[in-house]
Amino acid sequence: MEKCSQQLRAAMVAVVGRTNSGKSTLVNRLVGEKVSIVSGMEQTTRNRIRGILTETRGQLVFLDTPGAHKAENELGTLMNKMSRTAGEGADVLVVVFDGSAPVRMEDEGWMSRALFAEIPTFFLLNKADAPGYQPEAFKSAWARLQETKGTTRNIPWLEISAAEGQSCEVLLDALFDLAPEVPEFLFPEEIVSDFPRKLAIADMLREKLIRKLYQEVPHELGVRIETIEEHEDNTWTVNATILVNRPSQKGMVIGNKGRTLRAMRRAAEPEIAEAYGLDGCKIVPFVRVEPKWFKNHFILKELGYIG
Ligand SMILES: Nc1nc2c(ncn2[C@@H]2O[C@H](COP(=O)(O)OP(=O)(O)OP(=O)(O)O)[C@@H](O)[C@H]2O)c(=O)[nH]1
Ligand SMILES: [Mg+2]
Repeated sequence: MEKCSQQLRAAMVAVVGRTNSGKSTLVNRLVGEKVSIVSGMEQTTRNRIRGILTETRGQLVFLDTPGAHKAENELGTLMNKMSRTAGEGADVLVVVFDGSAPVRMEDEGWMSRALFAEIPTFFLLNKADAPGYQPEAFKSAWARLQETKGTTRNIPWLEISAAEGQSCEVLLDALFDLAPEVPEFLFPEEIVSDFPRKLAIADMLREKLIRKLYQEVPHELGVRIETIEEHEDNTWTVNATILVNRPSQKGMVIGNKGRTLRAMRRAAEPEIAEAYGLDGCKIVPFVRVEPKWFKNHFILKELGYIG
């Protein structure tokens, strides 16, 4: 990218909020590429994922985080910790609310944290395109909280649609305006994410399975990429282990005559090929029952949820 004579600016932007509010959709929209998986299921994102936007005016590094939720196991606790501490080291905090749903306890939790955040903060009321959009309920909750705490912190609200792009340019301009001047880019100009390849591919497979399975299984589903075989004809073979908690879930993941796994492969293989500039990709999945894997620190580490 050609740099212009104006001074470069760069900022680390932590994107936080409750689960399902649209944080990953927003980061993908702002970066202009899919760096983080998205689904209608709560607790989709399990890692911190950096999405990097490079423009002539500078670089914004967005930190997508797991959404705050009521943790039910070690994995959930780790995810909440990733969410809570995301602002540390960031230049700007962006709190995303789902404006099409009622105000939840986790939303109020983020408002409380924002009261004392020491960095510039934005409140985004997302899903402006959705029916039942009710930004006033959030603004009232914020006003009530300020009254109770006796504070008067002025945080700008932006009504946006991450899905359709409404007001996303306005947000980018505001973020660049706040970004400190830097002598050079923080990350190489050509990368959109520094999330490790194996973890990114594991997430792509998990996203396809979540979308097929919806209900109970997805939360107890883990994907580990064992090996990536890079062939001379610019194709890859990806060996993946899909972890489930109970024997009954194994059949659900495989599906009738292997249908669910086949659908996962059909959706993920072209996406991986496109993301990595390949002429083809073959996924070889193996489903394994690993009781309570989400409490096992060794596995949590392998899946990138610790460390
Ligand atoms: N209508 C509408 N839907 C949206 C918008 N942004 C996100 N969604 C939907 O909301 C759901 C959750 O989106 P995600 O981006 O996965 O939410 P998240 O905050 O990253 O969720 P977690 O990773 O679970 O914390 C998905 O079904 C998205 O398609 C929006 O602007 N409008
Ligand atoms: Mg997410």
